[in-house]
Amino acid sequence: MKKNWWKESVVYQVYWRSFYDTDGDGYGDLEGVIQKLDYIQELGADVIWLNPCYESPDVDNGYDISDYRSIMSKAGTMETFDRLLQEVHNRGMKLIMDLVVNHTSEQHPWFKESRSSKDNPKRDYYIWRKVPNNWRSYFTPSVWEFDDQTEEYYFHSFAVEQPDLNWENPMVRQEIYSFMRFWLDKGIDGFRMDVINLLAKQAGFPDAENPEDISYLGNNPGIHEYLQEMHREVLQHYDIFTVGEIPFVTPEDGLLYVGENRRELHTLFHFEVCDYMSHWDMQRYKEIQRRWYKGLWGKGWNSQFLNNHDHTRLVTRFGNDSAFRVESAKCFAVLLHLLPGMPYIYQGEEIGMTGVRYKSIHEYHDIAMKNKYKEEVEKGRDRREVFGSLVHLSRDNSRTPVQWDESPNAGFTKGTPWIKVNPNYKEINAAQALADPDSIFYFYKKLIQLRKENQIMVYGDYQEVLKDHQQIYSFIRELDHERWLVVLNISELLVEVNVPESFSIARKEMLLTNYKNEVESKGEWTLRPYEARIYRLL
Ligand code: TEU
Repeated sequence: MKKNWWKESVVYQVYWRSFYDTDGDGYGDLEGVIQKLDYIQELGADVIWLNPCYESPDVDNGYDISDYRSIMSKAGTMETFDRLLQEVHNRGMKLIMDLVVNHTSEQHPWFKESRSSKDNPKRDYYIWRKVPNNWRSYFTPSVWEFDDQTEEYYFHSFAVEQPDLNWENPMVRQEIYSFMRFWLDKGIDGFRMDVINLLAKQAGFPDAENPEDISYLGNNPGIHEYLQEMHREVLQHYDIFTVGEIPFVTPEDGLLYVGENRRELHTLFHFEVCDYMSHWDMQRYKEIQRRWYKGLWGKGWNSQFLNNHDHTRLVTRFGNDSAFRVESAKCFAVLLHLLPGMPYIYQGEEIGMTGVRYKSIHEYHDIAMKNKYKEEVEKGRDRREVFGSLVHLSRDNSRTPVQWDESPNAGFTKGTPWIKVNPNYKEINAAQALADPDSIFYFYKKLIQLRKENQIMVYGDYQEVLKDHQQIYSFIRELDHERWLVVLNISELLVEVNVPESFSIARKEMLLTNYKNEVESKGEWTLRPYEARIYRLL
């Protein structure tokens, strides 16, 4: 297995607008990230993934970019960004930026020109048609929006305010490569590539048999040619790391994006769990991990995450955010950091932050949720029922401000936060975690340290144990004859399980656990709710 710095890294995702506000405007900012770098370094993360901070009207929280070469004033200035990058590098860490090039903001000068007339030189920077087809977008009932100025429809995979770029146009591709070089020449260490598999569209835009299954938006012919051109023109010239956000893929498709011989991307986020598993389903999760290990291992690199700025807090969605919040947070941390692939920590995950349950749609900000609410209510559905169906998976669940301490607004801002702070901040905050040696924070820190000291966590082969068990997830990692055994009780139950013969007699060294004094009678493990154990087999 080829060894690389990025394969051995742990990524910490900073959604800066909810991270730390230093100017009191109620939004986090890049200065705030600078002031908290020591906290991230204390955790031990190697790479910071910074969500978009380019100039934007902020319809989709920065994923609608109006100027790729400037910093949104809410976030700070280019001088602030340069200082942030320098401070990250001074600490021996790396910084990757979000590459959002499937679409721009409707306020981007390119789109303003494109929509101004049919013969404008930039008309073909975007996708225009006289007649729409029946596709729906992620955020609206149709991907087509009629534009009065030229009486044609333009294509948008997301919000109306996010027109898709026409990647068939070589001038568009060169514009993007040029702005990528602008940031790479500043010294950033790579990109997280937003829905990068959507760049190519189905030729002719044929009607879909089932418009609700929007997978027609991704993985279309031409996508690999675009990414291989991007690799030739830009990526291969820098020692960087690239991770693609790639919905709708199987392991076989995924390998086409991240295969080490493909010269496209280094790794990917697939969404078989986060887009389709609303609650914990052990057998389904094991099967997904099995298929992706078989599909990628030895050929391409996987990524492991269970929450981000689009997906609600993992302890709420998959664990237990009440009686077993600490135990389940630590249990899932072991899962994500001991499975094959690169682990991502989403800000606040390291202190076990939970999802929220606001009372009214007016307390939510996410355009995806508000559009869906409007669409469903306009169909005549009961408002309360629609609202109730959306809160569990609302993206705002993971966008509430990081809870730094128990002071007003959890120490996030001296102003009015752009989104309400989770009311549980007095019990759950970083100050409390840093003062408690048994906190989730220090458990993550130990896991990251364990990875730095033991390459088996990165390059070790994976083999399941107790495959069919409903509550226990157990597996072996093996490298150069060293073997680790991971045993997780992903349930609220007390579980007794016969220890497989080969492990009950084997001498074992406990490397890390989230409970004190393990219980093992001869040949039987008794695992408490969300108990996690990592053994080195001797
Ligand atoms: O997300 C794509 C997207 O729509 C995800 O929310 C999706 O549900 C899944 O997680 C991927 O299939 C990216 C950004 O992460 C998101 O914040 C933006 O709103 C969106 O693209 C548009 O740029």
